[in-house]
Amino acid sequence: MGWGPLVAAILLCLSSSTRAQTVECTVTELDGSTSTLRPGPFVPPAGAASAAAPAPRGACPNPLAVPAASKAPFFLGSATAAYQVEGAAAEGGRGPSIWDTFSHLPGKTHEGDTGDRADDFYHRWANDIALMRSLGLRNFRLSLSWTRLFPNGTVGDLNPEGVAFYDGLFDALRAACIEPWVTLYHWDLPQALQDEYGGWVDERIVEDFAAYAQAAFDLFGDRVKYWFTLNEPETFCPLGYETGTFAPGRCSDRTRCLEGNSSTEPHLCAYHAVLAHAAAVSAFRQGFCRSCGQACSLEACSLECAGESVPGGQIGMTNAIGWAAPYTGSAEDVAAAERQQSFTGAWFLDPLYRGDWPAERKAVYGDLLPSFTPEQRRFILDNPQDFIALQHYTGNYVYQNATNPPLLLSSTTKSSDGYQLPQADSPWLFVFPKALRSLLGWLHRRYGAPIIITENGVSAPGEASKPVLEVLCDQFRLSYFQQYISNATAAKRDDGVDLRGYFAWSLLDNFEWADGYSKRFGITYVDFDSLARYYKASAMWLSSWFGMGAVTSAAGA
Ligand code: GBH
Repeated sequence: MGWGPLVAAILLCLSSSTRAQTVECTVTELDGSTSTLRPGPFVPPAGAASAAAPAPRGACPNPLAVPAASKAPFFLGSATAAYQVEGAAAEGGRGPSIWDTFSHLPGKTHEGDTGDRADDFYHRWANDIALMRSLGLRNFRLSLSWTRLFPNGTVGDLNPEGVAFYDGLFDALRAACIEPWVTLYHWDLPQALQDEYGGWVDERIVEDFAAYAQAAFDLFGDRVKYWFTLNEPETFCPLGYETGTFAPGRCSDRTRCLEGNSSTEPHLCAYHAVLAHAAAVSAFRQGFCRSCGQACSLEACSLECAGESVPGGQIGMTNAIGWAAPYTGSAEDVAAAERQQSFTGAWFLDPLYRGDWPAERKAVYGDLLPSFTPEQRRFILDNPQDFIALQHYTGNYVYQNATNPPLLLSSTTKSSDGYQLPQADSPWLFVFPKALRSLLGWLHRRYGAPIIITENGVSAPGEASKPVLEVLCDQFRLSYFQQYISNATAAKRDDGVDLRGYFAWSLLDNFEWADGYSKRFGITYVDFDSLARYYKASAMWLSSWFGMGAVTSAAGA
């Protein structure tokens, strides 16, 4: 509707005044060598916002190939999620999700922040694709807003405007040779399904989610090959239904939550999440090869079906998994750390790969844990995912503590040598790079599956309160990436871990859930007033480290 040229014209005007605003950063590598980066505002090249014709399939370089100049043995991507970036909450026929409701309740988010506008990605995606192109990014993880497609959650009432939005986005990504990696559910449950039956605590969610997933495969499966079912049930179940600190905000404490039961609901949520995931995987496998009735698996799924080439695809759940390092080398501490690691890190992967909850959870929760029937177990194992999608940010040290039930352990962020793990801007996030290497080895030994790191990143201290030009030299985040990527590289090269790729969280500063706009995880800075985007040094560093020949000075962008 004419906004493209308008945006281009405004940005052109801005560009002369903003070019002076680049800052010079001396960046230090892990080996002590230094280089200079000049981050500053992102100014899209003329015409970037106009639609290009989609590249024919096969015309783009393989997005999974590691560029020859890359210092990492796996591909790079960057990630976002719908409610955190899209905005346009009441536009285009979108229905309300539980995060719209929750963020509008007093006291639930930092200063009452909501995703109403967020990064306005809904209107600015052409600009953001140009931004990704300038960084040489070939892989972009994003999520679909369920209620943009189905305002009431059920697949009967498809919203054509929502379909048109994602159609335009996927076509433009294809034209830019950027591979979309699509999360079906990044926490924005249709409010209608919450109202109707309580969302994840009810078994009806399994069928509704599978139907939505099937519809998404049918709508976008010709352009989207890589899918994620649920983002981090180990986050949305306990925070949504036990502590009540995330949507839908249910818990037993009546001073904070109007409704809920913290001892039963998180387990029901987890149980239905596993079943919903498996049902979506089943739909996915049948879907791609339905026309010729062939079973579909992983790479083997690029089939000729009835003379037509059917796109292959891969699918998995994403899991947030930290690392519990033993505080000392004592047998007690080693065992305590392993208990903690299995309790948290195997919560969903054990059901997916072994058909049951980890023993540590069963021991603690007993009958409160819904058990899988033999049929359910078979169904889950018959519909395996293609990779572990790991989202990793932090870790701590764990030691045996016989007086601290239920796991008889405690944790600390200070090592037994007295080293305090540096704290990020988020109170839960401590920088512990070696933890990633240990965790990758643990996952590899326990499950033997390919791994993609689908989120890793950090909020840099002070970034949310300083003026933009003072935060663009984000050496804190850059060091975090250097150290974490170096540990991931070591895990792949030296420990035999089958690590395929790495997505930095996040492409853009965005709505950080209950923390609102007070925490910034972006590799690019977003001015939440003007919505202008700026490179941070970390974005430039990532892009050059991964050999994508990218921009090192915003002035030349
Ligand atoms: C990811 O979860 C999310 O997928 C992503 O949307 C988000 O932006 C990103 O993290 C950064 O936070 O406040 O003490 O209750 C990572 C796992 C689990 C980490 C919940 C933060 C809240 C801790 N997250 N946790 S607390």
